[in-house]
Amino acid sequence: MNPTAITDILRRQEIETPSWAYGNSGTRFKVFAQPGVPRDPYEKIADAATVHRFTGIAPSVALHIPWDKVSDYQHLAAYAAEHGIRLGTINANVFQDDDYRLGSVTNPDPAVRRKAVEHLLECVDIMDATGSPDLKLWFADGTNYPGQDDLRTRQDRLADALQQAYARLTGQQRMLLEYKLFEPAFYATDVPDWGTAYAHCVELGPRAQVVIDTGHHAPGTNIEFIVAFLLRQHRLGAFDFNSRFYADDDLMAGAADPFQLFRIMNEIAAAGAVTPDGGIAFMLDQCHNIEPKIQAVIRSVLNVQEATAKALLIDRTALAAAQRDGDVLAANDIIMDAYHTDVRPMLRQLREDMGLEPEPIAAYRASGYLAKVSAERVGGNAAGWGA
Ligand code: AFD
Ligand code: MN
Repeated sequence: MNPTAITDILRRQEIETPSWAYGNSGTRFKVFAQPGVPRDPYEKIADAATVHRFTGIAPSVALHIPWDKVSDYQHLAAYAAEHGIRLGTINANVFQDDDYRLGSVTNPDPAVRRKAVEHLLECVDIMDATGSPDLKLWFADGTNYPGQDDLRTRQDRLADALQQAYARLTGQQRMLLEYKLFEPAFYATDVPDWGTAYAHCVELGPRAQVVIDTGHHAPGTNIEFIVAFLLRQHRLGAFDFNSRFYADDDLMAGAADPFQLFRIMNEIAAAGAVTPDGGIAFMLDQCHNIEPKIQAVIRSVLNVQEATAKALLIDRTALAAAQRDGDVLAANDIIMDAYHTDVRPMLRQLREDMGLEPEPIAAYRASGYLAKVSAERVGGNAAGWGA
């Protein structure tokens, strides 16, 4: 691909940041408070807009309900637009209520299942108000002990709840179903892997798609194979990018394994699905327990951009020829040559052409934004997980 085509794609790339990445977060045992943390969705939007201001490719912010509940979502959407970004994916939350102790949509009690479905339907109402295209569903549903509940019956309950929410979608709205291998203490997870999510999406219909959270797999999983398979089935709806060393650590995307992120973006680039018309939402889903949040989100956006730029450098014609000829090492060399290319000069030039500072993190640090909001955001309740 010629350099102009590459920079054109990179200029159109969009990475969605999560509202909750700007709030306080921590381990299972302690949420560490940081200065300058937003106290409401409006301040979260201001931080997300700051990431976009310095990167140029983060024009939307995902909301999480009820963490980002407001009385007037159209007012919130207008506020986001005034700050140069838009409201993105609506994330449901049926994992922080005592009623959900034995699960939400898979709970043995029909009244609890009904409560969970009502929340999903409320999230679709919010999508109607904000214009958000996607409803993202992640269920921390599972069982802790063999015999606790019937595994197949829980799948029936899940399918029934998903069908009710799916039927509520209108226009181009999509349901994005996210899987995760386990939660601490789990014996069985109700949506543990891509196969489960995929099967339920196929059962639901074409507007149900799978979310790949890069931290939600067993160690050593070949995530790019899952990407390739779902791309071929037209069922890859979104990513939740983050990185991990051991479990679902929600570290900065690309920080733990930049080569894995490159291999994932290679599959996306090969399918021509980097830009929004490819139908994939590229979201971050991460929490910054010890590091300054906004800078960490900027770093993550840049890491995804860098991996994408390298993947776009791959000489697909030469690669196809080497693959056809069974020339193993030539094919591998072509991939590795792209991975080892320093794309930062190209990205610096791209940013200048976009009217941005060439070094976003240095520019952000020099802007004094964190000191400003730390001085302003005194009092009130700093946003967090609401746990
Ligand atoms: C969780 C899950 C899911 C959820 C998000 C915020 O990955 O994406 O919406 O983080 O709670 O780890
Ligand atoms: Mn996630």
